[in-house]
Order: sequence, then C-alpha cells, then structure tokens
Amino acid sequence: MAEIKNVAVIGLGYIGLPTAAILAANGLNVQGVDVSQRTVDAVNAGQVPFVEPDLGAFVAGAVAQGTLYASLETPKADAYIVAVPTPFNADHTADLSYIEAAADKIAPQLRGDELVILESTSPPGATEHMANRLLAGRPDLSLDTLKIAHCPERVLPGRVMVELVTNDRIVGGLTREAAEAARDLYANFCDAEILLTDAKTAEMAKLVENSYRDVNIAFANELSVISDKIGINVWELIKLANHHPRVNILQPGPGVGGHCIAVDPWFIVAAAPEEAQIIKQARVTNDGKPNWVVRKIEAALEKVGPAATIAILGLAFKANIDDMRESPAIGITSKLADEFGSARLLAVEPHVDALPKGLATFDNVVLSDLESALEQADVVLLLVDHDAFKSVLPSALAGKHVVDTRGIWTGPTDIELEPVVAESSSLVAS
Ligand code: SAJ
Repeated sequence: MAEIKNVAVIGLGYIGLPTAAILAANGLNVQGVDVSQRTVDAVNAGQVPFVEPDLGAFVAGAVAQGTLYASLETPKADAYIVAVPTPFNADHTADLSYIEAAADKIAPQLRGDELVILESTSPPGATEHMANRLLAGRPDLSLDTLKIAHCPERVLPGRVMVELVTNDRIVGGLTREAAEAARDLYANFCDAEILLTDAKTAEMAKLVENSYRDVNIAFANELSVISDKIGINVWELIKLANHHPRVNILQPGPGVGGHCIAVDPWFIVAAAPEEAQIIKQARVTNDGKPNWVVRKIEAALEKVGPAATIAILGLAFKANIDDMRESPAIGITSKLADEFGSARLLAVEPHVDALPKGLATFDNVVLSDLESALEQADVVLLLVDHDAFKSVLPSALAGKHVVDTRGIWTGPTDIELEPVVAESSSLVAS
C-alpha cells in the first residue's frame, strides 16, 4: 500500500478529536467527520467543544496550518479511524449502530487498499462485524487488499494529549498486513510500544483493562460496606493492608461512573454470561453502592428530621473534572430528591454553572456555592473528592451529620488506641 497521507477520523468526540489533532500536528492531512454541525463548526473555528487540557492548542494549531478540517461528509482517504460511541442497550448488549452507520458511509468511498481502523471500545467480534458491513456495501472488494484493524484507546480523560504519546498501544488486525499498517500510522505520534495481535484479542484487552479496574473498585466498595457494619474505618484499613508488598487495594466511593468502566465489563458479560461471574458481580456491587449511600442519608434524616437541608458536594463522575456522564452522584442526588421530598438539597459542583438536565426538574434541588451550602446544611454528603472540598475546615462541619463517601475528611486517621496499662513488671521474668 502506498504511504498514508490523508486520514479521515469518523467521530470528533473525546477520543476522535484528540486523535485527529495529534495526527494533523504530526504532518498528516486529516479530515474529521461528525454528524453534529455544531461540532464541525467549532473544530473549523479552531475550537474544542468540551474540556480537555492542551487539546485546544493542538486543534487551533492544526486548523491554522490547514492540516485539520472538519465536515459532515465522509471523504476519500488512505486511512479511516472510526471513533464513534458504542453505548449499551437495555439488556447490556452493545449498540453497534454508530459503527454500522460509519461503515455505510465509508464503503462507497473505498478504492480497495485502504486501512480502516475501529477505535471505539467494542465487544469481541465488532471489528469483524464492521468488516462484513463494509464488504456488504462493496462486494467487489476483499480483505486481500483492504486492511481492517482494531486499535482501542486507553487514554485517561484529563491527560489525553500526554497519554496518546506515552501509553503503549495494542493493535489487532484482521490480517497481519492490517496490523502492521495500523502500527505504522500510530507510530506517527505514539512514542511507546505498539503491540500487534489479532482483532478479537485487542477488543478483549481493552474490555479486560477496564473490568480489572471495576473488579478492584468493587472489592474496595465491598470492604467499605463491611467496615461500616463492623465499625471500623475503611480508609485506615486499606492504608494498612496496602503496606503489604503485594497488596494494592483501590479506594471505595459512592459507585463507579464515567462512560468506560461502568459500561465495558457488560460487553464481556454479554459475550460469556455463564462464565463472567466475578466481572458481573463487580458491576452489580458497584451499581449497588449509590443505593447504600441513599440509605445512609435516610438514617441521618431519621435523626435530624425530614425537613433537613442536605449539602451535596460534587456531581461529576470523579475528581477535578466537569464530566457527569454515568456519574453516581447524579443518580444519588435524584434519588434523594425523589424519596425525601421535604428535604432541601443544595448541590455544590464548582466545575459547572447550571444543574444538569436530570436534576433541574426537581423543585427541591438547587445549585449552590460551597460556603453557603455548608452554612445551611444539617447533613453534609461528600460524593466527589474535588480539590476544592479538601480544604473544608473541621469547624465548618461541626455539629452536622457528615457522610463522607470518599474519605477525604474521615480517614485514614491516626486511630486513638486505648491507653496500654503498663503492667510491665509482670511481663519481666523475675
Ligand atoms: N474510582 C473509585 N475508586 C478508585 C478509582 C476510581 O471509586 O480507586 C471511580 C471514579 O471515581 C470514577 C470511576 O471509578 O467514578 C472511573 O474512574 P477512573 O479514573 O478509574 O477511570 P476513567 O473512567 O476516567 O478512565 C478509564 C481508564 N482505564 C483504566 O484505568 C483501566 C482509562 O485508561 C481508559 O482509557 C478509560 O477508562 C476509557 O476510555 O476506557
């Protein structure tokens, strides 16, 4: 195949746009494609429609240089990178309709020797499914010349522009030639190892990485529920256990959010429902944690009365970002608003200036600033460990009922031991 000069990136979201921008910054001609006119216009104006450090400078630079251009239409190109959403259906199976739609637009543009990469996190077999869809649209072509590969993204939101360069990558080809062509394309910007395998193993590797984290967070969440029941501080417990050279327990929280870890394990469960027992239980455990938090607030309201004011600190799915997708904090807040109609909920989220749609419909929820929420609250519920909350003084919490789901105020502490009565004489052999 001739050298790749023109790349089309389909889907200009959290992964597609950074990938398009970094390829363009490394000398390739990149056309970004999106179904949203708003996204296309923003990119062509050199702007980024969401928050991601350093991405703005990459996009503005590439657009100004003329190496990045966005449009609604899928062009002819030497290589295609498909980075569209793969949400799950109500039964937890993957919805591949966005991948199918992208393939249907690519097929008519193919000459026959292009590289087509699926980057979207996908269930095992999705790359083959995309290939079949392309070939159904173009029965005149075949995998003898067309190169199809899967190259899952592994970047952490908030560090995308760094991790695109520094993270090792896995490339799975439907053929060896496809894997090698994809490796050469990613080598334009990736300084780390690029490891070749087959497409299904690459699909599973991505799902397994996120499931590994989900299972380990579930272990921490289970420990937090057990510790609460037997009356010990879970953060102190984990800190101590992690002193063992081969133990590294993660941190409990109010549940697992984001668009990856709370979603991807279900693709494995759907592929092997009988076999994926631990992976499925981890999802159930983590999805059950928000309800446990709601019950903690119910217990607090039994003490302070139903007409209490509750300060809810944090709505994002994790610390120091504005992303609320699949955030357990949103689910917990709406459940509280729904179940405890006489309570007043003051939601504090320093990274946004309006309540998300799901919460704006409740009369008893308002967005508040930290100081006034703490001042008025009878109950303080900490859901996200934003830096802004770490400096809250103990005096601001005095006399209030505190539920700290992230352990930023309540642990790990230096536990006060019972004073040891020095009966030393009896221990010394006389
Ligand atoms: N969480 C805990 N306790 C912990 C760690 C995380 O409760 O000890 C919670 C967070 O609060 C959050 C959720 O888990 O609600 C997920 O956060 P995260 O920081 O673990 O992960 P994401 O979703 O931001 O990004 C993950 C990353 N995957 C892994 O670390 C294996 C990232 O590398 C992937 O690229 C990304 O998913 C993705 O796109 O798949």
